[in-house]
Amino acid sequence: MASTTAPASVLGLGLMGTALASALIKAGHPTTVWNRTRSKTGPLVAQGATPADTAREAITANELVIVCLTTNDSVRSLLEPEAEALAGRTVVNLTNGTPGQARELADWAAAHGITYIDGGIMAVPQMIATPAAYILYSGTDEAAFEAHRPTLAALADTKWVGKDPGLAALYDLSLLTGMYGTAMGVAQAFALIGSEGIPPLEFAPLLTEWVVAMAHGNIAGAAEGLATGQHLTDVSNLAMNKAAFPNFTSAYEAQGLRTDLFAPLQDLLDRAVEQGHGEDGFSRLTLLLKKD
Ligand code: FVH
Repeated sequence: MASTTAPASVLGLGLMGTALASALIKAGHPTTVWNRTRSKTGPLVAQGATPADTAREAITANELVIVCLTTNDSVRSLLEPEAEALAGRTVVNLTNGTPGQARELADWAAAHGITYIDGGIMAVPQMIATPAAYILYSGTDEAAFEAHRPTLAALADTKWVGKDPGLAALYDLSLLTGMYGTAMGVAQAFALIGSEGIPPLEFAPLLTEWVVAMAHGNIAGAAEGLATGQHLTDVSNLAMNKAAFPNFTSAYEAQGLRTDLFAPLQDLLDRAVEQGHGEDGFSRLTLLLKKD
């Protein structure tokens, strides 16, 4: 098991990579940092990090190599030429990506004797090293994850989700899907209320209270319906929502707003009712999102 102040290297010092490296330094882990644009190492060096001139220098400095770049394409282009240097080390990739990309990177790593752990950060940079943050991890070598868990715990709470390397990305994208759905609803709600000049700060408390209250019931109801296969509801059925939904899209039109974000929901509701699911609740919609 890694000591509580085991060293680590961080490749990629954007907003998130900088927050991660800073958290390691503050927790007492000797930290080597590298970034394509070298000037970004400055603030971390001031905190005590060791700068590396090249990615290879950072990789060979430590057994644990944490990577946080923009995309997994950039991760591949950075790591592939360094396969030899990475052999025998552990890569923890905290770059946002798809389950398929994580599995491909894991296969590539395994073929080169590299331990690969994929991660999904459930936090913005300012939340790193606070109790509100957690990071999802998955990979074939759970023992390697457990060995590095004390170091990774300096970044955020650690949640291991399984030995399939794609699982962390799957959980990450699923959770972010919920967030983006809410963001779309919030954007449209402010556009609609704002179309009559209602101040956003006046509307915000109402919107927060409503969205939070509805989220609890919607998530619990959808999970229950999907788990039991019982989609019938006496709360808010799809036929009623289908009938009400034109009010939303025509109000958006009348108030000079675009309907692009929400028009697809009308299609989904129409399809549900056409297929005989009018008495069901929203849990039914999940099933209609599967391609035939
Ligand atoms: N910031 C956030 O709120 C979210 C929270 C959840 C997780 N995401 C994901 O984290 C990854 C990094 O995000 P970031 O916020 O640090 O992004 P940037 O500040 O834009 O920094 C990007 C770094 O990636 C380096 N980079 C890009 N391409 C390459 C490449 N081909 N080779 C080497 N490095 C590359 C870039 O270097 P430079 O432009 O400074 O030279 C930055 O260090 C991301 O997956 C989020 O989705 C963040």
